[in-house]
Amino acid sequence: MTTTDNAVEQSALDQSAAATSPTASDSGASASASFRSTSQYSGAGAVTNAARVDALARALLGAVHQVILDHEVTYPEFQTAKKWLMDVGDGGEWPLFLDVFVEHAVEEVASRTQTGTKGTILGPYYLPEQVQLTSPATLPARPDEQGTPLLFRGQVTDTDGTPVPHAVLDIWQADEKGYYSGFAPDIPSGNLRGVVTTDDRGVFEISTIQPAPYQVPTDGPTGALISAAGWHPWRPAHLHLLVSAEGHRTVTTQLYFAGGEYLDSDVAEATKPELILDPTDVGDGTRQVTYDFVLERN
Ligand code: MBD
Ligand code: FE
Repeated sequence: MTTTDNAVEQSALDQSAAATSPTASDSGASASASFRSTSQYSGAGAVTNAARVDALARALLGAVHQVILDHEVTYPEFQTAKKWLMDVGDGGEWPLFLDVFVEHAVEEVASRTQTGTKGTILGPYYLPEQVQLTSPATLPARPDEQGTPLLFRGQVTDTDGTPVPHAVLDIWQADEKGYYSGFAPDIPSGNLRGVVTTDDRGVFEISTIQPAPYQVPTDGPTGALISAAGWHPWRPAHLHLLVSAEGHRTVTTQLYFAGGEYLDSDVAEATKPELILDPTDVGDGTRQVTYDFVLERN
């Protein structure tokens, strides 16, 4: 057997051993493929103004040069960084890395002109065109889906408090192990994802389960950086939402859980105090919470 055969064999072994535990290459590469096929910004590119490209590229490179000079970066460090950057691309982890470490700053800029419900980052695990449901709705789940049942209800209004009829909540979340369907093996596609239309008063009621915190895959280059720097790889448990309605500005947000781990140390720096749910136990093991969304009119 050649060395190449051994390598192929070993990789097959790695994959079967990891059958129920997602690997960085699973989630990273899936996030890359998803971004290429669904992002409205991929392809031709939205930035065509040479003056703007010049300003941004110049500032970014200038910042990099300044770090090198300030920290007296050595050749071994430069070559290590070069290899790491290549690994991030080869592993398909650029969407993961950029959404974890950079998107929050872009969102901060976007939120400067936003009133109504606070937004936060989209992240790498949104998938469009999920099952369409009408409130009261239950998100698709496996027959044996683990996790505390969660009843999530509320109303969508505009900034004047006027109900927004037939508003749409596109919701996606991790399961009780912190894994997302579409990005981890052995989870049916569409699991814990759904597009829920509210009633004619903007009222919604969604049955799901409480998600677990999310861990950035530790076996890829993003995880390698986190570990080499001595950081932790966790995001607090969260629900993702795109809340939209005809004639209104879409809110991209996430909701977190009071008392949950990593609320104050989100690796993606995407929590906001206004986005924390505090569900109450309703007795039968189900937890229930109300959260109202406010949309700006266009
Ligand atoms: C996530 O689940 C997430 O929400 C973000 C922002 C980054 C990585 C994984
Ligand atoms: Fe997430």
